[in-house]
Amino acid sequence: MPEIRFSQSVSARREQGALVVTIDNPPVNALSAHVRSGLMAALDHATDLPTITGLVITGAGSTFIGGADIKEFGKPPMEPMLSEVIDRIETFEKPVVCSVNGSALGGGCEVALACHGRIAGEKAAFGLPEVKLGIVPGAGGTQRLPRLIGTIAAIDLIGTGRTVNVSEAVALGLADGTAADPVAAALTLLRELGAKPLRRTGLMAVPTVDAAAVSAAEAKVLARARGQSAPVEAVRLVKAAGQVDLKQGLAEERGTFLRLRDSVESAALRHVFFAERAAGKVEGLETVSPRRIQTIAVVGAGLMGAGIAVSALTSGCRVIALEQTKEAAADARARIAETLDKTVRSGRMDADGRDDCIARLQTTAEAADLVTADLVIEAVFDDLQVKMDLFRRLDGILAPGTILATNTSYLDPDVIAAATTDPSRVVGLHFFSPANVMRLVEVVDCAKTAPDVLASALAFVKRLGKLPVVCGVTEGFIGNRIFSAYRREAEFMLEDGAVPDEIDAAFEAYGFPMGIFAVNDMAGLEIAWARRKRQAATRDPAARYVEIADRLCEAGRLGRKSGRGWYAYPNGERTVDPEVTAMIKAARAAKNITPRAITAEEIMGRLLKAMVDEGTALLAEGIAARPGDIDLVMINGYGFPAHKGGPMFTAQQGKDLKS
Ligand code: T1G
Repeated sequence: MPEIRFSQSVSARREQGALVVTIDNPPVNALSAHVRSGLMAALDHATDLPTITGLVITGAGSTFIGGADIKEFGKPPMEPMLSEVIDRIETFEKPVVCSVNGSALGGGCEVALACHGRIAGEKAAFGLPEVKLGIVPGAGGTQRLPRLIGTIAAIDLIGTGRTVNVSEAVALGLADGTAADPVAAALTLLRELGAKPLRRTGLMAVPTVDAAAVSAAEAKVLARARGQSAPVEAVRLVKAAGQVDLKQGLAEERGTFLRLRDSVESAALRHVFFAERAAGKVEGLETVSPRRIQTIAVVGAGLMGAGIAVSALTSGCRVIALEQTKEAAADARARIAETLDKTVRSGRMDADGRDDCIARLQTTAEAADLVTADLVIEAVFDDLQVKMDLFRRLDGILAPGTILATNTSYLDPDVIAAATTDPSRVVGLHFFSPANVMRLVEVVDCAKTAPDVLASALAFVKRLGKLPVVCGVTEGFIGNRIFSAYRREAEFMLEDGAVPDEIDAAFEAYGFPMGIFAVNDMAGLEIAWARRKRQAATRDPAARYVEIADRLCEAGRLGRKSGRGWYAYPNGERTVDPEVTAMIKAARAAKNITPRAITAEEIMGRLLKAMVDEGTALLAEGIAARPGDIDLVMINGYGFPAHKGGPMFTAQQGKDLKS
């Protein structure tokens, strides 16, 4: 059958009397203007030709439709609007079935919802991720999804923006069936539908539901919203679907969508979306092929090493974990197995998946066993001599092509690399703890790292499903350098008149899950204390130095592990401790500082300024490549609220407002 072309991205062929329409708009078949006009033209064609029995809509490549074209946001709207296309599909006189070959997201899911039948291919996924972009679905998703799968499930899906796989989609009634050849199955369904009145989603009644269950589903979503508007609005709209007619519901949805689309929250989340796609792209590396990494070794399988091992195992790698003794190796195996078991208990993996991971795990006390590794990551005690000795030893054992990565947080990886005969194979991989959960990895491009080693490290981190951010060598890399800067500012404010609880409350009101002093208590105060003692001799005596943390440590207040730190924890609950307040007062008195009240606004303003100043310095020094990279580090490593876009985005917004 000859191909019929409706626009640059939409074409069709006749099959079994139907028109099989394919959207081909790489990379993700976003609903650009020519896709919308192409779909309209295909529908016109099917109306004009009485012999056409109906339409099957599918996508070329691995995506069905990735949603509205986010790059069109902020540009003048172009006809036809997506909601018109969708309305036309739903009310079409002939059956329209979609063959969902890959992800149907946002507007793509809304197209699917309006079809009269939905067949999912094996790689299909459905989701309305709009809240992750600070908006609500804008083409009927909030009104049609509850009609199809009920209010509770719709609140969950739209309120969290999560994606469901094929089996869940079928169980929910979102997909009518699944097939290895979804186009063939869609053509079969089309024939069956032709004999009956068409099921038009928008005309269905929302199934009645218990009000208490709705409130519970709503509460769950709102608990995660942390000050974001989009999830709140999304839930309101889903609930409205059960109370008003389709037309009114759609109008309400449209108004909300337009309002949120123009909000700072949405601009911030779009910035994060594009920053994530840009991260890990390094100029000049596009043409460099990464080395093959199938077997990785982790040296030191403590909390960090075990987390890295679990992450690599669940991504399909073979893992060798090296410990110093047989007993320690056995403990490491137990620790890794326990973490995998936890994943099974949480429902994120099944027992077969765990067994498969364990089968790919080798634990050993023999360094010689690492010869088969393509990449070795050290996660031993953060001591320069220990790491240099280890790298020297590994350098003598490993094959020349093996990549050596250090997970150091504060040491100089160039010095560690210098312990090897070939520093070009050394790279930094700074994971965040717990490494099997945290997405961020700072990939440290050391002075002598070879381009293909850097490319391999980036590919490996992406394979783990994590977010790589490239940075140059500096003490603490991007994240901990910024952390030190705002920690310093927070401690200045203690001397100036604030107490830890006020500073933490300002952080939390801004959207951080936890304030900095609570974070310090959780992480433990001793590592920073040891660093301060190391640096004492070289510290500029004229620079302002706050001694309160030292006094805390000297008093044995090392954080939660020791039962108390910046706070007391009676019954595990974080509580202001008058003893700490007295220590702060004494420190102020010792420096003759008269304390003054500091507002939450000033606190957050000073903290943000500290972050931005340090971020600006990192960019000027060439340690970070893009402001967006700094924002991603702060969001994914330190709890900066994503819907605020990160410190650099916030600063840019402030500048834009002034100009
Ligand atoms: N619009 C424009 N560009 C997009 C895009 C989109 N919707 N989605 C992805 N891209 C670009 C991305 O920037 C990157 O570009 C390339 O495609 C590959 O992306 C009316 C209002 C589909 C699961 O939120 O989740 O519909 O870096 O690396 O890992 O209600 O992309 O190559 O230049 O992520 O294979 C809702 C977002 C929109 C989906 C594919 N849709 N996308 O993952 O590739 S709002 C979304 C994704 C909406 C309606 C509303 C993923 C993906 P570059 P990638 P991937």
